[in-house]
Amino acid sequence: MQDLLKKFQAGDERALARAITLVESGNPRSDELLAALRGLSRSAVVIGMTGAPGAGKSTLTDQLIAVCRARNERVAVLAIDPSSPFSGGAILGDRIRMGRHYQDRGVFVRSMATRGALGGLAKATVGVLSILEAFGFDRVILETVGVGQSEIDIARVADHTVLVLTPAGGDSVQAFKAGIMEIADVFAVNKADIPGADRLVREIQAALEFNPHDEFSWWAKIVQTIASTGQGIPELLEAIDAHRLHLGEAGLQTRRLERARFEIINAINDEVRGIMKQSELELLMRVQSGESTANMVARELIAAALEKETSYSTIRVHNLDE
Ligand SMILES: Nc1nc2c(ncn2[C@@H]2O[C@H](COP(=O)(O)OP(=O)(O)OP(=O)(O)O)[C@@H](O)[C@H]2O)c(=O)[nH]1
Ligand SMILES: [Mg+2]
Repeated sequence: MQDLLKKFQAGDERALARAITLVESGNPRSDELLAALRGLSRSAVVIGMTGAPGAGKSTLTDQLIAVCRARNERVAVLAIDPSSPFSGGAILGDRIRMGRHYQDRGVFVRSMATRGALGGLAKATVGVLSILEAFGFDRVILETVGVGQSEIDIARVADHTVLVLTPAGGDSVQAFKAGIMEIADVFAVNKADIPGADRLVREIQAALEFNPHDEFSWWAKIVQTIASTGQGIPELLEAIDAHRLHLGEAGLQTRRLERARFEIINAINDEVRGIMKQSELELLMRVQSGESTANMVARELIAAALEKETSYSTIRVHNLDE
């Protein structure tokens, strides 16, 4: 572990890849690693990029990378695929779409399948994100297809959320899922080469009027882009940077606390589910038949988790002292 840390801090990309694999695998030592990395710089700008399948998120990301690289910023991309573990289609496509940056050492692209994480982010996503931050990237782009819970989740994890919409297929704001308008700090109306982009912009503007706001509120910026040609990309980055200015240190801190909340709740959820699996049917039957209430079972599960956790943290603290 010490060897890995040393290489990681020296900027060794293989150490970065190993650290990510360790966290992805859920290895208990990954906690140790994450704790050790906690002290390293955390100045990355985390951009969440979400939207319907095929909206152009990967193409936009590829163009954003190019603009950031021209500014000499180092960029990491974490592409999260919440679809079935067998598809791999989006991931393969991303290799092709972001392939031109393959040789560039200032760019790191990694894909993660979420393998049934309830349509939300993969368990390890935030862990991997902290690793990328600790490695010293200036920007981290989290790309996720907007299905299920993943868009809402991405907004909890990112500093800036870009919602990618398109006029293709006659998308109309009325058809959007509840809560989706609120998550966007910036709207990218992509495929602006297709008729209907202006109408979509007007619809978004009208819908935004309904969001609760006061004089301090951020008015989500709407940027028209053509990802396939790169048109509007500098403006998109400008909008993201304007949002950062608006947030300021205090606003950014609030976002990061929100991320920590998301992490904690996810960790509890995973821990308790793991224990629940061991006697799931019995527990379900007890609640269903009225023998126990859900609250009683919940407390039992938490008590069991605590028992397991105590012995585990003793080991962990011991390891760190070595
Ligand atoms: N006409 C037009 N096509 C675009 C534009 N941006 C992207 N596309 C095309 O749209 C298709 C989907 O683009 P992607 O970047 O893969 O979209 P995505 O949102 O990453 O897709 P998933 O990851 O599968 O959800 C590709 O064929 C792109 O070439 C655009 O501005 N205009
Ligand atoms: Mg994609």
